[in-house]
Amino acid sequence: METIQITRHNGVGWLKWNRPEKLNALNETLLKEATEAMKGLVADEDVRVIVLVGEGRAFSSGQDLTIEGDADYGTYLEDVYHPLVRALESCKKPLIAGIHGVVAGAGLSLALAADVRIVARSTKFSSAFIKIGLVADAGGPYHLKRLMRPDLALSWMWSGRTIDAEQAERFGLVTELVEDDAYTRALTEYAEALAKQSPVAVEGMKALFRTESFEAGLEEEIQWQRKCGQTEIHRQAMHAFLTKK
Ligand code: T3D
Repeated sequence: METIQITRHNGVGWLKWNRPEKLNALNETLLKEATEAMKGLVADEDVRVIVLVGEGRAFSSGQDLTIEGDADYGTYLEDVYHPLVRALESCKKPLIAGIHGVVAGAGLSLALAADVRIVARSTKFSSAFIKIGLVADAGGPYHLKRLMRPDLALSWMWSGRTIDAEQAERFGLVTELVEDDAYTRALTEYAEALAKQSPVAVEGMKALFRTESFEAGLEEEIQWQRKCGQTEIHRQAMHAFLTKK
């Protein structure tokens, strides 16, 4: 792969944007390679948790702005962005974004698709879209209004402002804010600890947190708890408790 890097370690699959010289600006090659990589990581049974990160000094500076011409952005979104956005959204494994440096525009949209965001304190969050006369896209508006107050999200997107990580945390976009020098360790520890949990319980938990309706939630928790109750990890944990081990 030319623009991304994939590594696997201790049950964690790392998908790293790898265009550091352009602050991981998202071009067509990167977006297509990332879509393929996601399929591979999702299918790999040894990968329990997937982490998105950026090489170099940024998570991502958003859409690669050096592409010129009269492209039809609608078609580009449909053909190039949306397959990746869908691969992220449909991922049943935990998806973590490790964010440092800068996260801008469509890069922000991709980060918002993750289940949790571990963020280095010096990170800048840029709502850059409006500054180049575009609407927020790549699933960004959907996730923003899911994660934060819709009026604040809309107002931020209208402003084109860059905010710091503390403000992003107040907005509800940060799961864990860590000091810069502790960021890589905190991210790795979080992902590897999650990869050690029961995979059935982890997947079930994610599914249940995404269920919208109360009744459907009750029905689904029956199915998941039935499945979890039959796992070896649960049996062993119960046995250990009852035998005071
Ligand atoms: O198709 C669709 O519909 C999807 C649409 C999506 C829209 C968006 O994603 S809008 C958001 C686009 N992104 C931006 O507006 C951010 C642009 N970048 C910047 O404003 C600055 O680079 C930063 C504030 C992020 C960082 O500034 P600084 O001074 O730390 O670094 P730099 O020197 O500007 O950047 C380093 C290099 O990365 C530089 O290249 P060079 O000159 O060394 O060869 C710069 O041109 C390049 N770079 C940074 N961002 C992008 C980029 N190249 C292409 N596209 C970028 N987005």
